[in-house]
Amino acid sequence: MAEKKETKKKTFYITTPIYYASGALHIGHCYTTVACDAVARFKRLDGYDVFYLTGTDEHGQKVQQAAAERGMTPQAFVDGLADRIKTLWARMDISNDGFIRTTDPAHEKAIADIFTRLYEKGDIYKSEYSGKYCAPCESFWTASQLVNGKCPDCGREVTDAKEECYFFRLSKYSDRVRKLLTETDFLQPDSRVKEMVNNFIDKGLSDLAVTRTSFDWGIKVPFDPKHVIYVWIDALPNYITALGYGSSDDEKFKKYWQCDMHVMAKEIVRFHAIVWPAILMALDIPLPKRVYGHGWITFGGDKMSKSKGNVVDPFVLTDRYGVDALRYFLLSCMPFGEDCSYTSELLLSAINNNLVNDLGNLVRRTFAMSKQYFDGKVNKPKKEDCNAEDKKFAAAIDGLLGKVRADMDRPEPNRALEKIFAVIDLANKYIDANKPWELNKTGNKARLNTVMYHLLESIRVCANLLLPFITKYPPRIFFGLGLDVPTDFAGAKFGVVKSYATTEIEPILNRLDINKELAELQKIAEADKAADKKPEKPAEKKEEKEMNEPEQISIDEFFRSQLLVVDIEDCVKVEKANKLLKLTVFDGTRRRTVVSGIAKAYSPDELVGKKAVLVANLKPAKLCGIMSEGMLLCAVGEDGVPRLVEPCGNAGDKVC
Ligand code: ME8
Repeated sequence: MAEKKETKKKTFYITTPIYYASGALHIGHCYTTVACDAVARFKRLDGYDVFYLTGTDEHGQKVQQAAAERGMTPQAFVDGLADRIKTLWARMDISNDGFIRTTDPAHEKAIADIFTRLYEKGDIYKSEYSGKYCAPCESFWTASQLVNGKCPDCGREVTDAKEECYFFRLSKYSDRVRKLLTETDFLQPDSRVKEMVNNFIDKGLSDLAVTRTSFDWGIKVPFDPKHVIYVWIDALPNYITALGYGSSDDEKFKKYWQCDMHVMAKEIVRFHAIVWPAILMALDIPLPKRVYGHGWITFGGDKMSKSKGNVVDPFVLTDRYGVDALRYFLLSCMPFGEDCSYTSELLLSAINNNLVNDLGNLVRRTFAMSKQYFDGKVNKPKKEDCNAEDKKFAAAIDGLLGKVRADMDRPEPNRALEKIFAVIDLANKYIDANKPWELNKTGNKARLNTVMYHLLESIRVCANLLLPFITKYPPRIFFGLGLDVPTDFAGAKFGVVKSYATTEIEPILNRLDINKELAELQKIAEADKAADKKPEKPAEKKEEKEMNEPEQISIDEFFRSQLLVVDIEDCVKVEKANKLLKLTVFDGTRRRTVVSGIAKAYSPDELVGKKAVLVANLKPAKLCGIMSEGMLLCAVGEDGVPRLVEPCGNAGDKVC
């Protein structure tokens, strides 16, 4: 018997920046993470062995300050944020293979070792720094780098600062970095190369201060522990420590390094395209293949950012419109490389025009006609039954994978989506041109079958190619087509399916009333702002309120709560909290952890196997160090003890 030859897949390693664990993330962070996710998913389907890394940057002055403001230890503070960030990525269907935290012990050890190695090699040395310091950016600047006397990155005030610190000999690598940027396509898009060369390299690269003594939340210099390793030399090597570099288990490093693509927004391109290659050169490690600096999502003309407080909350948008809507919007409306100004109108019209009208209508109309005319059974026609127009349409479907692949290689997900939606548009026009309802009326069943087959094939190939971009609807389309969800692009061409047996499916979304939605989003934004600012009400006011009739709410307000039947699969006590239980519940699609104050009424064993009602779209919150992803509805009896409201139905059923 011939031995089956194992072909080794080509690897592909892609990273996002590690985000500061200093506050909640917004749709700007989602942009990078979703774009990388689309590339990672595309490459997996295209036959690559992918490693997709994201994570959190947890050390530094900003984090220490933010924790102190909340009266928390930095570790407890970053633990909470890292959990919240992981919950956000689970919500956005991010398919990351690794999640690195700079407080991971293995990372901390590797950074201390890297620092020592660079010091012993002479690439790190001790001296004194005096310069201009921007506290929010944690960056030192020379006077010539300032813009109008202010921080060139964020435009805020800088202060004079002087301290003993260690320096990385960045200047030594200036020529090699210049060559890398100007003679290869390492940095993309090209416009970023000019920025780097003109603004930094031509002005002369100074050695970089890499330790601080003014705070202590960070990795200590092993041989001089009053110094803390400063953010960038701690943060940038996450891309290798996450693969096990510097540990005894470095199989992943051997397998996935060199990195294929580091993706970030333009404000930190300098660190990735100049400092990071220089660190790798000093460590004699091969350089990443590509650094991609995309633009910013702006809001009201300004960069959307935590520190400016002009952020849009991805939990709010996905609660209202679903994950597919936000993923589609981010990937389609933002020209990769350029800035994009966010408005709710833009989001809502992308949903209505592209998802509901173009894609949703094509699928709905085609499945309905397939059912009505053929009871869902449509067969592949003979070649000779296809006319010139059919062949043109089939060729457009056939050529789609190649075009999308080229766009994703750059990567330009917005262009890739444009190409897929151009075929969706062709398909809608093909319906209008061929008028299946008239073919049915005149009894031309053979032609009607040919038309329906072309439409189903276009839907199948588009759904296959949409899998990396939107995660919920394409699998549903495959269910409607009566097919398994593909795990590759082998079938992403015309004419693969011999016969279809289709079923109608739920729509992607219902058409939105834009004015009503704008008003709702405005209300939510105002309520969030008020909640942020509102001082605690005095106790007597609260009592007064409680004695009054409950405030009335509209039916729309009530329907903002998503109530689901869940199965309780596991339950344990929460240590040191005599009222709390930690439950694992299944909500029909996934398992969630919920912390509930019902320990007075139940022992953990009693609850396993019961059903409960979950408030599924409640913002996740941390209780006793555990992230709770929802709340279970209870009735509180006269004894003040909460007991579960026990519903009938199955996990995932809506309660209303
Ligand atoms: O800079 N538009 O973390 P960070 C587009 N810890 N992308 C945006 C954005 C916006 N308005 N706002 C944020 C750090 N991003 C460091 C990185 S890496 C070794 C260390 C995205 O939390 C974008 O990718 O400030 C940007 O570069 C990153 O979040 C900054 O995240």
